[in-house]
Amino acid sequence: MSTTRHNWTKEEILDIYNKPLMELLYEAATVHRLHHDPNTVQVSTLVSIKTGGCSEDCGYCPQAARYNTGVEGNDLMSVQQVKAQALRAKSNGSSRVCMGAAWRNVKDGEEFDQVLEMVRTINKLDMEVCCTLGMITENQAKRLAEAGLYAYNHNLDSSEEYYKQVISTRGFEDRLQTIDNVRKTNVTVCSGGIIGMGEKVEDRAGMLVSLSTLNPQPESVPINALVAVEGTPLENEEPVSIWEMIRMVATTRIVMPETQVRLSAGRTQMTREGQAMCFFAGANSIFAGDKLLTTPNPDVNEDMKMFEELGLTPQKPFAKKVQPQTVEASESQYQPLGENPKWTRPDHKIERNEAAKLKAKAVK
Ligand code: SAM
Ligand code: DTB
Ligand code: SF4
Repeated sequence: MSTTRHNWTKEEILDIYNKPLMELLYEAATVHRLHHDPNTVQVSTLVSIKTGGCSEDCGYCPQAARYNTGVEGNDLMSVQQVKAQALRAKSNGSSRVCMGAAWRNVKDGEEFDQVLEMVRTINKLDMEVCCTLGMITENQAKRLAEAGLYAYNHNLDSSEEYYKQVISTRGFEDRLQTIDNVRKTNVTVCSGGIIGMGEKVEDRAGMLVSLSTLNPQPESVPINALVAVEGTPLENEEPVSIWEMIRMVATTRIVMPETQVRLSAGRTQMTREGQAMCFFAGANSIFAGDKLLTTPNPDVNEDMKMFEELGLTPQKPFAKKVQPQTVEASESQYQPLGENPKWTRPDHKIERNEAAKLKAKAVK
């Protein structure tokens, strides 16, 4: 029987986060070994299938159209382009491809049909397929599942309270609703967040309460360190220290023992020694590839050298869950519903978001 708890409180999580570091590391490493092979790391490669030009105001994001970040908006990639990138990722040791689109939410139509074809194509390469496309309805989640999607990434990003100070164009409850829609299928849930956005340690603990009290807990949790991109409202945030990253990883590992904890954005600022401590603290997944979505990531060969030095091996695809079957478009049992879901748009004013938007307007 699983001993995983779904009733963690903020106080308990804060107590864990603030333990003397050696205690925290020991506890996290112990939990890690009970549930995972500590010498195996799952490797994912990101492919930005639709870059930039996004309608949302996420304060951290270089792809929001309203900020002047130098990111050029692109149309949706072709299935063949994505297949070529997936094959390259596979030959570099990745078990998973994560396709990201700079969308607020998915709309039924030609573009979504093309994404479904990308999912079918990559699943047939015997790789785990993940998508991160913004908010989705239950019907859209079912269509992705039918195409062979393995995971859907949808981050809570911060605590419910701090979320309001970062994003005004959608609410925290929309994120939870999408996760719930994914849970109505066999697709696994990938949901985590970002540290270093000016939040308090209480907000980090709050985010972990929201994630760990989901039942089931997300199968993977990406922990991103903010990549502070010029032109975004958060451009001047101080980088998080490696100790904060280690504490966050270790705490995530303890409260979500069965989850794959992914060392995500921000690895270019970390030393090998720092990353090694994160793996010791329970991180067992990374994003590999020279680029994340729009920002740099460590060189693939350097990552492989690090794996060799640490005695780590990349996890095989479908090590945790069987490969989903792909149903061809012609045999699909789901129809596009052309829904117009009522995702919220609180539109409250966030001063730094307004300032970044005005600055961009002045330049354009
Ligand atoms: N548009 C979709 C959405 O927002 O759900 C999917 C793509 S979005 C870029 C995926 C995630 O990337 C965000 O939820 C956020 O956690 C992460 N992210 C974006 N910009 C980042 C940055 N500058 N630093 C760290 N993480 C970032
Ligand atoms: C996640 O948690 N981090 C990834 C992935 N999920 C989609 C994205 C990181 C993006 C970092 C900024 C950029 O490259 O644009
Ligand atoms: Fe758009 Fe996603 Fe970036 Fe927000 S995080 S601006 S929704 S691409």
